Amino acid sequence: MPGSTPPPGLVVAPEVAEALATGAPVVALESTLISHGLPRPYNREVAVRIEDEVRAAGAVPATIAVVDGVPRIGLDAAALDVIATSDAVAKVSVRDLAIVAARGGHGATTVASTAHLAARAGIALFATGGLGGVHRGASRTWDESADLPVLARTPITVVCAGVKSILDVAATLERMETLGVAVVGYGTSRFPAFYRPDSGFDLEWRCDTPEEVAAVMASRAALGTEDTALVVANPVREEEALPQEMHDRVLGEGLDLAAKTDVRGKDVTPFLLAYFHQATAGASLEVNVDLVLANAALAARIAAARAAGA
Ligand code: PSU
Ligand code: MN
Repeated sequence: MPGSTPPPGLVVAPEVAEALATGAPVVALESTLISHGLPRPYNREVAVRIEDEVRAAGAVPATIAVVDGVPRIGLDAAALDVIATSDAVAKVSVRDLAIVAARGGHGATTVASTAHLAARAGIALFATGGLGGVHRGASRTWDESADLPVLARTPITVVCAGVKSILDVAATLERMETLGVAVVGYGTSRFPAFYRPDSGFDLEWRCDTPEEVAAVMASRAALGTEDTALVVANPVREEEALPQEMHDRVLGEGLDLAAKTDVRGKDVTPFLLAYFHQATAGASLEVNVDLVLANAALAARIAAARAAGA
């Protein structure tokens, strides 16, 4: 919001504060994908490439994380170093934020906590890889990402490549419907599945240009429905996606291994992503990076269209 001051407790990088004050386009970026989703030392380089992608598409990047107990909106090089390389960085969802802040700790923010902090700072657009959702076997384990209930109560537009195919996609779509989280396909009428462009499930709504998404955002504000997230599901390009056969095989192996090794709680998603990276000899890593870069660029183009009053 032009001219607004961020609430106390957050430190907003000067470049981001300036952009917010003047109504220039800003895109929030999460940090769990850097600390827990990508292998070191490559993760540090990718974090910078994501920010560069946002800039190239005409917006100011604001990577969000907690460093020395301070939630930061926009990271300098030293803060990015901590998030990308320190073993003391916790994966922080909304419920953990205040605890890590009070202890002066470091935290990488998930989709949930990034959305929360971005909205608090007055940022409307956020880009990530894939949302968390309902895990397979959730009727037994109760494992549903906190991303979903938080998106249900947070005024943000999130650009992502759908939800990770490691999840129960059908159940995740049902939960988004129940929670009132809006979903539009970007250039597609099928819900994407992170490593693959098509989860096999139809979407009711699609947008084909940044201007169309910006118009939906404006309409949400006019109708008072902007307090619940809008998900813009941007499929990975088929030529960049993981081949279907490789995807299905590695997913099956990874799920078996996760069940056997009794991984649980917030370790499940990082475990499965790491398994993919290792079992595909880096092919899934390349897909993951490609889709995050594409989402960052699209979020920036939507932010720019919105700032231009489209
Ligand atoms: N997208 C990626 N890599 C990731 C994530 C998203 O390309 O690591 C992270 C996000 O931070 C998301 C989290 O919030 O995975 C979901 O974790 P969980 O299932 O424990 O809620
Ligand atoms: Mn979980």
